[in-house]
Amino acid sequence: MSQPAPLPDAPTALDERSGAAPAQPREQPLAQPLERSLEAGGYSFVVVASRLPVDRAEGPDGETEWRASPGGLVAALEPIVREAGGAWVGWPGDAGDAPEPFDSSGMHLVGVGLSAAEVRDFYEGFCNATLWPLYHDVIAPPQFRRPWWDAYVRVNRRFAQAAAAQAAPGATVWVHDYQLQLVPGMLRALRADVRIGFFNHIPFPGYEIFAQLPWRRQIVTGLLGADLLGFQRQGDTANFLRACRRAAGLTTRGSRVRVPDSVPAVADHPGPARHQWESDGGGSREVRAAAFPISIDSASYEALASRDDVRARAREIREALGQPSLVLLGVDRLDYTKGILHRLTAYGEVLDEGRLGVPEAVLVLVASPSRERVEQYRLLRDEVEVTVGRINGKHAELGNPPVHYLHQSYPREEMAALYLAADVMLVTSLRDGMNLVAKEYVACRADETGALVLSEFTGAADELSGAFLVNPHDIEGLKDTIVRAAAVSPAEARRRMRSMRRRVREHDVAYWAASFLRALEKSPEQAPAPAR
Ligand code: GDG
Repeated sequence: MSQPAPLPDAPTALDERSGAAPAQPREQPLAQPLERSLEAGGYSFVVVASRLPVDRAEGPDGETEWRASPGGLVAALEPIVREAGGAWVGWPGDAGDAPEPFDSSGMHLVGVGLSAAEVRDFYEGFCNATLWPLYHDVIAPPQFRRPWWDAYVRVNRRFAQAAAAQAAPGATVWVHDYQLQLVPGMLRALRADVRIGFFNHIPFPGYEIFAQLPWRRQIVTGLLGADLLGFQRQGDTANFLRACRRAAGLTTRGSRVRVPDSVPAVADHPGPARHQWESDGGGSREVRAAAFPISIDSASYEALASRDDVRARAREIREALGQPSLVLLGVDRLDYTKGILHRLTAYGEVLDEGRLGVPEAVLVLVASPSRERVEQYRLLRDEVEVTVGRINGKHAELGNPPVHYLHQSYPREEMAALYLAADVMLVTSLRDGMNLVAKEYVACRADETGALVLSEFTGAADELSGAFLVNPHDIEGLKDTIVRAAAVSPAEARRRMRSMRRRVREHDVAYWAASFLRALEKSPEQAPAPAR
C-alpha cells in the first residue's frame, strides 16, 4: 500500500510536526531484553525529546540540509546543550532510517528512526490517539490498542538505548514529554550512573481518568526511573503522586516517592504485586516530583514585536481587515483541546444578540494544521469549518466577514504582527498543560494595551492573574467575558497587562530550564537500605 505524502503541520512547543515517507521497517522484537551497555558515550548533558531540534530541508542543489526548528523549547535548550557540548536525541520527523549522528549549531544530534508502521502505531496511535486524549481529560475518547502499546514500548526502548550510548559516565539526561514516559526507567536499567530528569509538557490527569489506561502501572514505574519529575502545575504533580500510590502501591511523602529497588523499571515486565513490593527488604531510591511551569523566550518576542517591519505589518493586518474598532484573535494548532468550537459558539451568539457586530468587530482565527492523519483531528476540522461558514453566512456583509479563518502555519514574524494587531486574545482551551500563545501575546504588548481572555484550564491561568479568566464550558460566562474584555478601559487594561508582563519577563524559558536543572543537580538522594 502506498503511503500518503507528508503533511505540513503547525509547530508545537516541541515542534512535533508529523509526516511519513515510504516505509523502511526495521523493528526490534518486543521481548528483546535490555542489555547493559558496556561503553558510555562522551556527552555530559543529553536532551531526549520526541523531535530533533532541526528540520530536514532541501538545499539549493537538492541536497539535504538541516535547519534549526523555530520552537521555544529549542530556543531554551539549545544554548544549554551547546554550552555543555551536549547531545540531543530525537526523531528527525520522517519515517525511515535516521541519518548518522551529526554536529549542528554546537550540538551533537542523534536521530532515532521510526518505520512508517511505527509512525502510525507509536506516534499517531499511542501518543496522539491514546495518551493525548487521556491526559487531556478524555475530551475525545482515547483508544486502547495493544499493538500501539507494543510500538510505544519498542520505540521508547530505542530512544533509551540511543541516550545510553551518548551519555558520559555520571552525565545528566533530560527526557521530555508524554511520548517518552518509559525512557527514564529503561535508561536507568541500562545506565544506573546517570542522573535523569523528566518533564511532562501536557497535563497529568486525575487518577480516575489515568486508571483507565491498561498500562498505568508500567507508565508510572517507567517515569519513576527519573530522579526528578517536572510538571506544569501543582495539580499535575499531585495527580502523578496519587497515581504512584494507587497504580503502583508506592509510598509518597510530600513531593517524594519512595521507590524500592524491586520495582521493575522496564515496561514490558509488569512486576510483582503490591504486597510483595512492600515486604521487600532491599534498598530504595527517592524520586521527587514538582511543578516547573514552562515559559517562552520573552525577550525575543518583545524584540520581534518592536521591529519596524513587524509593527508595519500589524498595521497592514488591521487595514486588510477593514480597520475594525475591535480585533479578536485566536491562535492554536487545530486541536480539540483548544476549545475552538466553544469560542466560535460564544462569538456567534454574541453576534446573534447584537452585543458585537460587523464591521466594527472581527475575529481572526488561526488554526494551524496539526496531526491531520488522526481521525479526531479530521473530524474537528470539518466541524470548525462548518461552524465558521455558518457564522459568516449569517452575519457577513459583503467584504466584511465576522470570522477570518486561516488554516495555515505562519512564520514567527507574522505571529508577532497578529499579536500586535489584536485587541483581545482568546485562549479558551478545555485543557492545556501551559499554553504558550497566551504568554507570547503578553510578551508582545510592550505598550500595555490589549486584553487576554484565558481559560482556567490552562497552566498559564495559575500565573497570569491579570487575564480575564473564564470557564470555556460556560458559554454564557464566556460570552460575557468576551464582551467585558472588549470594553475594558485603557487604565484597567494597562494594570492587568503590566502585572502579566512582569510575570512573563521574570519567569522566562531560561528561568524554567535553569530551575529544573538546578533541582535535578540536587537529586538523587539515595535512601539507605533498611537494616535486616
Ligand atoms: C504543548 C502543550 C504547553 C502555533 N501555530 C503556529 C506557531 N505556533 C506556536 C505558538 C506556540 C506553540 O506553537 C504552541 O504552543 P502551546 O503551548 O500553545 O501549545 P502546544 O503546541 O499544544 O504545546 C502546551 C507546551 O507544549 C509547552 O510545554 O504549553 O500546553 O500542549 O509557541 O506560537 N508558530 C508559528 N507558526 C504557526 O502557524 N511560527
